[in-house]
Amino acid sequence: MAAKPKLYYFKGRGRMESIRWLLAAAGVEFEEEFLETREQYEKLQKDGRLLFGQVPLVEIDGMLLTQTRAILSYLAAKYNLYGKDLKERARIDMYTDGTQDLMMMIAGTPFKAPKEKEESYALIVSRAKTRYFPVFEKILKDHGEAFLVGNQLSWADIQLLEAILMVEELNAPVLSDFPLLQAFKSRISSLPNVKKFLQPGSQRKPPTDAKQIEEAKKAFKIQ
Ligand code: GSN
Repeated sequence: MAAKPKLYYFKGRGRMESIRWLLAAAGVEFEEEFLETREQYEKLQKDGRLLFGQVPLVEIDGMLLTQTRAILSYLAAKYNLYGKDLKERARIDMYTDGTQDLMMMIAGTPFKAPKEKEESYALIVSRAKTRYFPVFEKILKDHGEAFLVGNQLSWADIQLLEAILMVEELNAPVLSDFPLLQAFKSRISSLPNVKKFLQPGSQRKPPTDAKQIEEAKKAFKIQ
């Protein structure tokens, strides 16, 4: 049996969380090595394991994959979550780039100064309500299907659920004006692999806390 994929990252969500989500939704077990010190990160670099000197790093199928998007699209293709043709892939790419933009705004905010943090969270909730969620509500309304693309589960659905849950942590009633997204959220959350990932004790990471910020700053020499 092939070895489990191994993920190298700090012990927080950051750019790795969508990779954890995709593997979990595909029902793939994975191992994690958490970078808690600068030395661990420098060792990966010194051993030539980081293509551009950056993590996320995922060891899978005899490869050392870096660049979040490359990793996610490899996993989506490998686990049949990337549509049935090029046009479906293009839509999945657009939708996942959109939700990734939204989630990156959230991931970057804990690193900001307190006053900027508040403004940033308000902007994120507003962007979710006015730019991103209306698009997905309309997509579901227009085709009347259970999933975003091709009437079957894809990376786009998994990443949209991840984004919805992240924005709900900032503003619990954020979906109140989006009935189809509310139904979508329950539907995708009830899929057995997703349900398992949402339960306590899974490899899903909690919102970034002060300790993780310190570790990430030390490991990556962020001022
Ligand atoms: O998407 C990607 O994987 C890359 N385009 C960016 C990866 C990246 O910025 N990684 C950071 C840590 S995760 N935080 O966002 C990183 O490795 N920074 C150290 C450095 O020297 O750039």
